[in-house]
Amino acid sequence: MASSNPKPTVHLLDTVAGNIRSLVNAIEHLGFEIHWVRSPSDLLTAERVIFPGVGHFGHCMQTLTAAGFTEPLKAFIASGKPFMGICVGLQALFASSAESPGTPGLGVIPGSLKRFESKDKAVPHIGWNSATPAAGEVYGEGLCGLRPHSKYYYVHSYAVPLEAVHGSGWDVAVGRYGDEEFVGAVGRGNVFATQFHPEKSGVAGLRVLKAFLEGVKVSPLAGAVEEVKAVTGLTRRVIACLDVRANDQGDLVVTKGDQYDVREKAAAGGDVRNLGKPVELAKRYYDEGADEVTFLNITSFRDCPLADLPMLEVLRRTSEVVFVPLTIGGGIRDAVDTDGTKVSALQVATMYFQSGADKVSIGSDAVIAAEEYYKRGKELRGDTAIESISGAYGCQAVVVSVDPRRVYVASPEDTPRNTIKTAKKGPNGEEYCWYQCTIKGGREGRDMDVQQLVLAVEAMGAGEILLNCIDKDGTNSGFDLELIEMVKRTIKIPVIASSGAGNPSHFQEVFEKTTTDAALGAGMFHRREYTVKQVKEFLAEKNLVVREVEEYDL
Ligand code: 1PR
Repeated sequence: MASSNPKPTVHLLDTVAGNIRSLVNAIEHLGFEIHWVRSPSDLLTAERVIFPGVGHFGHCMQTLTAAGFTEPLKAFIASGKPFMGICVGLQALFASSAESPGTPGLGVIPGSLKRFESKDKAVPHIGWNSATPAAGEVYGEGLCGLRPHSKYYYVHSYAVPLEAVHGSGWDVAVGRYGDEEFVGAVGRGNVFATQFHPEKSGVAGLRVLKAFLEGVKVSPLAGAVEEVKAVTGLTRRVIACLDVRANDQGDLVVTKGDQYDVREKAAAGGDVRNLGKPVELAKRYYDEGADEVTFLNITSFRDCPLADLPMLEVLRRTSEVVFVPLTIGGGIRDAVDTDGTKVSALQVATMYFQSGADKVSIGSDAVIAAEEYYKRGKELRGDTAIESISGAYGCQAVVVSVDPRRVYVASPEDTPRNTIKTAKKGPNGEEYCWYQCTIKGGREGRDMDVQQLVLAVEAMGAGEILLNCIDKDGTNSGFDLELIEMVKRTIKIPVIASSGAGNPSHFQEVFEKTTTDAALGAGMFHRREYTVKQVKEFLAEKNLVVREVEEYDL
């Protein structure tokens, strides 16, 4: 029987949004039905429109113009019907951006975007930040569903400085990165836009989306000056990582190695260690407050057609219930399908994005590409996996996963590689070491050190480094602080510290003793020794700012 209460609808303009799956899931989760804006004429029948954009401002505007959307969009906005822009969808509303000088935006809001200063902080700005009223003010009525103590997920290199819109008649909510204050959300009348991704911002973000869809404006009381004692700025990101592979029975399981060896000792049967089911565990970590979830596919699916990769299904199901960023790694490279068809790394990544991933993580292929980069005298090839994926989806969508191993030397002169003096001496009392890059899950060492690798992949357009350490993996002995600080000194893009977390104080240590942007744990969560929530509560007690999990009240 047909329902007498059809679902309310929203039109989605996906012309310039690559990985739209998360937003679709979030909107459907809120009970709305999606209609697509495929051509400008679709805007004529739309009741409310969401415009999510990713990537490059210039590319976004050029795509809109080429498809004939510019004037119809302006007309829709002028009609007074509800319109929401997300991320580059917010940026497109402004007059221009330093990212693409000479390319005009829609010009609905005055002001221009500028790049974040990278002198003393990582760019892109990735992570959970605030959207509070400007100092001494309350939320204006143009804003939807925001709360001063909530944190929202941002990922961008360009932003509208607060002073560009302050006093312009638009209501603004503010984020702070270092000493820069920027527009986190902006609204007036029927127009509302967020620089952050509400669909990736847990309950806080779903609340904002719901408020827009239902036409509910933010309560100014929620931002009353006396209420806003919220600590602003970027929080410390805690990430849960799930290594996934097929066990000997062919089931996909979450596993965890000791220094990358994932099999039980022979006495225990020598099976692949099985620590749970991927979707269930990811949901558990989301509920506990993980700021991101990373899946690393460590199985080789040699005989499996690419379109049937089991990880695609894992992602699809996870992204229906987990509303924080999802990263997928393993096998992101040019490949040949079982029927002999060549499939590019970009096509592989696209399948993952369409299944709900927000970022892909590239391991072995990044090392090979970096080797070639140096062989060519640091010349970019233009079509490596990193370049093609970051060109299409933005650098924030490309993580490079590094699997280094320590190599000790008595003196820096003993190797042409970049060494550090280490407090943890080698087996023969060596005081120096370098970090050797490996491929194929640590099975093959290469003649390249980690500094060389991270510099090369940053130049190719990677947006973030997932910094593992084989010596530390699964040891519960804490992160390799020397490695992390060395990489942080080398590059500007954000770094996720990984390998060795065994208890909450290891997270405190890595955040206090290094400038890492995020920290990741695996085994300690899978074995239920500690929950993500316990780690975050511990960090909060130590005055390290974290995102608190909010009650589901929608
Ligand atoms: O080379 O692009 O196909 O990607 C393969 C990916 O799979 C790489 O990211 C590589 O790190 C990962 N990988 C391959 N083999 C293994 C293995 O364990 N045998 N996993 C493996 C690496 C991931 C770590 C781990 C931390 C934290 N493990 O991130 O989660 O060390 O663990 P801990 O907190 O328990 O110490 P490609």
